[in-house]
Amino acid sequence: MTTMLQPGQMPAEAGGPTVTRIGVIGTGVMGADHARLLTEAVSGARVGGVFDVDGGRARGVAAASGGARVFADPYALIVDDGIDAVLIASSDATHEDYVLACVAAGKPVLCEKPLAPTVEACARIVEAEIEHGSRLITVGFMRRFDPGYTGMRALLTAGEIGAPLLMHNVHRNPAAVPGLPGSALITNSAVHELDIVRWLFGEEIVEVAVHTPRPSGQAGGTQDPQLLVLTTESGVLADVEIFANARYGYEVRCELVGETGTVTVDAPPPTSLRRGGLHARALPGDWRPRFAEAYRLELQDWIDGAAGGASAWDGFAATFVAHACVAALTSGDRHAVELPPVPALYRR
Ligand code: ISE
Repeated sequence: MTTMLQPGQMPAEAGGPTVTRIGVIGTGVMGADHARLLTEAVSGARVGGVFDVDGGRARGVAAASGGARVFADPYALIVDDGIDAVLIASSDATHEDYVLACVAAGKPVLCEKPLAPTVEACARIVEAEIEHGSRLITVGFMRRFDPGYTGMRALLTAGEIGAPLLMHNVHRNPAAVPGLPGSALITNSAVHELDIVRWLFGEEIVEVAVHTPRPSGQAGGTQDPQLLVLTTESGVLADVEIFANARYGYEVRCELVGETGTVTVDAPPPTSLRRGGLHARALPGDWRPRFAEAYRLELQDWIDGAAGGASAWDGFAATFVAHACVAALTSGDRHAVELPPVPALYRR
């Protein structure tokens, strides 16, 4: 396909109702979940094809998606006339090649976070999209669609808590792979907060520091937990506790402190149990149930061409700040973050 597609112009199956045929690359945990949502919970789209390095896994997801085609070659899927847009949920190291192939084919692409593992790879993707001349790439920072975060931003924007001063973030996973490098907690997990801080305040992070307590004995040698301190352009301080081996469950919450009030994002399940002197609520095991509605809304926004998602530039910026945090983790010093100017294609 050579059409120049703009956000708002998702291609659709010819002749019938407006149905966009999505090719899913990578059908592991996230790819399978996206395929399920596209099949069951999103209107105007269907899974048209799948690819995975594990053919059996791809066939399973294809069958569960109403008999989508199984491709043996991801690049054949990208250029196929029966595929209108591509969702990339394969391993991080493969993102760059697949996203570049989508841009070369002129097809809209939703790429799971991170856009790519290195700043240089993200820059190459941004350059390719600028060269193409219009926006095709969306990055899967789904928290931008979470009702808790959108509610927080609406209250902040409406002036309900006055000027923002501080933001406290908690991001805990029950368990991580033993021996994971400490940097992965930043590039894989805290990268969500790096994006949400830029999105919430509409300004850049200009300085970062990373503080570390003694590592948890449960963390298998990883520097875990970590405390990131981010300073924004206007002088808001955002701290992020990132704890990958918290053991008790998955939890993401935060509080924004303004001059005249605060806003809290929490996701308590509606059902709770009081028994034996305890008041208990179940916690999710991972991010999929916690952000189920955010993932659904993110996909619907993408299919509708509403362009509410993170751009390739946002993906570049998040990786850029993440790498400044990794440098700060290594050095123990504060690090200035000097992002290049926003290219015209991404200015609002
Ligand atoms: C995981 O890779 C994700 O992307 C999740 O959204 C995040 O909450 C989790 O901490 C990461 O490990």
